[in-house]
Amino acid sequence: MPESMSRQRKIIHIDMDAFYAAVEERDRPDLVGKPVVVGGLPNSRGVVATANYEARRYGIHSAMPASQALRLCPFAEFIRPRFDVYRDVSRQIMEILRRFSDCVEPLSLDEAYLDVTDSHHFRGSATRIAQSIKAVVLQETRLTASAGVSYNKFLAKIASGLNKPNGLTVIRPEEGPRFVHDLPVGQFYGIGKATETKMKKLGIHSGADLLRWSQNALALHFGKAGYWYALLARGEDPRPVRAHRPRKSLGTEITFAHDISDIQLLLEELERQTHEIMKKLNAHDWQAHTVTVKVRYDNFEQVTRSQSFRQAFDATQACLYVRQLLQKTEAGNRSVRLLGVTVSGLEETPETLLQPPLWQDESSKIEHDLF
Ligand code: DCP
Ligand code: MG
Repeated sequence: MPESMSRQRKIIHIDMDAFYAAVEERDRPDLVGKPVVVGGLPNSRGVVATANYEARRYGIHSAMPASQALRLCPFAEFIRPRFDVYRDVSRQIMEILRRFSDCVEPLSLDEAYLDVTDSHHFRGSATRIAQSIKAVVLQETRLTASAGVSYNKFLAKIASGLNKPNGLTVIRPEEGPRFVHDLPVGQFYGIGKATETKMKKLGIHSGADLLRWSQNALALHFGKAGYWYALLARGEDPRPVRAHRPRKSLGTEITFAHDISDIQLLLEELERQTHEIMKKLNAHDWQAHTVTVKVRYDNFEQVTRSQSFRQAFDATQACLYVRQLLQKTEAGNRSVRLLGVTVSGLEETPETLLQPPLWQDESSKIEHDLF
């Protein structure tokens, strides 16, 4: 097996607490402390998307008919979802997660896996990275997340659910198999209601029961999935975290209403676009190493001129570079129909990775715990 496969991985699962409801409470202080139900309204035939933890005490949960939720808690606040807002907050959260690892796999709006095996932050301590993520998410979104830390996706996800809300749970490599022993099969990854029922009929209720069955016997009853269950029962889950690649470039362009040959006008437009891009770049805490100018002449012939730098550049430098690049084209001598600027070779601004530790008093305790 290649070294990278056999090495112990460090996986973090992040899951926001009562996500839609938490966003509503954040934006409407009058809701704080009340049971809040987000979803269809009770007089419609809608269902509950989520409920905050106050409402859950009355037995309200996701996917329940809103009318039933109303019966369980008549004085709960029922709110229609604002998906656009949740999507924006989700983007913000995923962007924060990518500051901590290139390998981030979003699962839904409020959930993601990170592989931090090769991270150098906090001397490679996944636990402290998870603490930092929670702190930064809270600081920048005013929302709490729960985190699970373990050596594979299956256990990291289970761990994040163990101390909700605002929890952080670590399942260390040596604890994994023992942990799975006591886990009800319904909570295993990939075991749905039907399989759970079938397993219970066979006397399989927990990980320990599952472990008593051989791979082949499981495969006989459950097909290929049987091999998978046998792995899980040993606390193993080889699925890699699949990063959805973040944006690698950022650009703008404009097609003029009338072709332009005035070089001054072209330079001004180029500078305007460059400022716009650099502003966006800064807003995302990104920096760029390459800048490209695109020119399309009046006959639709197109050229690009680009230059890369070892050091990231600021807006002033970028403006200088794009002027030089434009001068390497025939713009001005020939009429220009379209003009564009792109920056690429993007990476996170290093400072954003180094948030002050908010858990100073605990740091000595975790100093030697590099998992
Ligand atoms: N959601 C939904 N319908 C469902 C389940 C979820 O519309 N049946 C939406 C609303 C949730 C969001 O997805 O806020 C995230 O789902 P989660 O399962 O993570 O639930 P919450 O974040 O609301 O609560 P928890 O603290 O249990 O994670
Ligand atoms: Mg959630």
